[in-house]
Amino acid sequence: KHSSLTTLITPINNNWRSRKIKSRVLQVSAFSYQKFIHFALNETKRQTVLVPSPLQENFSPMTAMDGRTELKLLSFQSPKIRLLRSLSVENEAMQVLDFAVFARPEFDVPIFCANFFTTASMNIIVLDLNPLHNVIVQSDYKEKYYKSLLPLGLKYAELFPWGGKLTSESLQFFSPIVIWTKFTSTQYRHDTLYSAFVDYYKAWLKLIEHAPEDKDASQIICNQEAQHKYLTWRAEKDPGHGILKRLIGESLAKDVVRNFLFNGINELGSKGFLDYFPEYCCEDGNINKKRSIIGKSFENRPWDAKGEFLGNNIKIY
Ligand code: BLA
Repeated sequence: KHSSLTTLITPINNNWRSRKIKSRVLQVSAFSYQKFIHFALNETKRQTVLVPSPLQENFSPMTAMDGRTELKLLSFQSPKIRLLRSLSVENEAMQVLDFAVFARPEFDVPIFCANFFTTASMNIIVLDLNPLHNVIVQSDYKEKYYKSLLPLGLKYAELFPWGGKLTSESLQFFSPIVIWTKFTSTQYRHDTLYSAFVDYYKAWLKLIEHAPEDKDASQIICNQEAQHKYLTWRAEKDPGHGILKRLIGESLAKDVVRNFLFNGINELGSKGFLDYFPEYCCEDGNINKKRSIIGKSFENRPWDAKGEFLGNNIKIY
């Protein structure tokens, strides 16, 4: 069903009628993120044993309330990976990939993060190895993981221009090699995005392959809390929640967000959103519904070629 573009283009059957049908399929639903997911799973399996996580059974493929949007949820674990999970949402008009990998707390490696939102008119793209610890404040952490990756980041920063202003608070979760971009679909751009995904994923796999296990209990707790803060941010403020709610209803969307996408939020820590982000506290004690308190900023890429943060006039940490 999810034939790749190449299989659709290859004239398997020269019968005119069949070609006509195939070309119509190509028009409406040629683009799919399934090949990204297949690549990542196969590449991970070359390095480690991926075990399907029990979560996967709770959230098997779903069809949205509209009857034509397919949601696919996959999740795995391995000796070093706490959670590798993927959500894809596809119909004729929209293709979404939310793919993330979280290491076990004994490893301080970054979080692999690919968030791609595609419609006929627009692509909204975030691809990054999100730092577990704040790289703006902790330069040793930045040196440790990103120094050697800067050439990779620079290559794709040239191919994918910065996407413009965004939620300022998000910057504390991004690395100097983040790809934040928007573009209208072309085959070239989708192919380039695929190579970026492949390169970033291979880079992430190398990091985890060589990461030494932290033995120090306080360091492990620190990693765990950092991951919990990240999960808490995204479970509350991720821009995709509205669409998920529309597709599968509020309560199932909440379940998917808290127990699947950002699984660990109930296990890795007991702090709540306002403990980590007190600036979001309203007078009545509730969480401010706005995504951003500071507002949107960073019209241009706030990292220079050496990976130095240039946005110091805005305090986000
Ligand atoms: C937009 N998604 C965005 C934006 C960012 C991200 C930065 C721009 C808007 C903004 O500044 O907030 C992504 N933000 C992130 C990520 C982190 C973060 C990855 O803080 C990590 C720390 N996106 C999805 C899914 C959907 C989706 C699953 O991942 C839909 C099901 C949609 N993202 C989506 C849409 C927009 C968007 C529709 C544009 C609309 C909007 O800004 O609200």
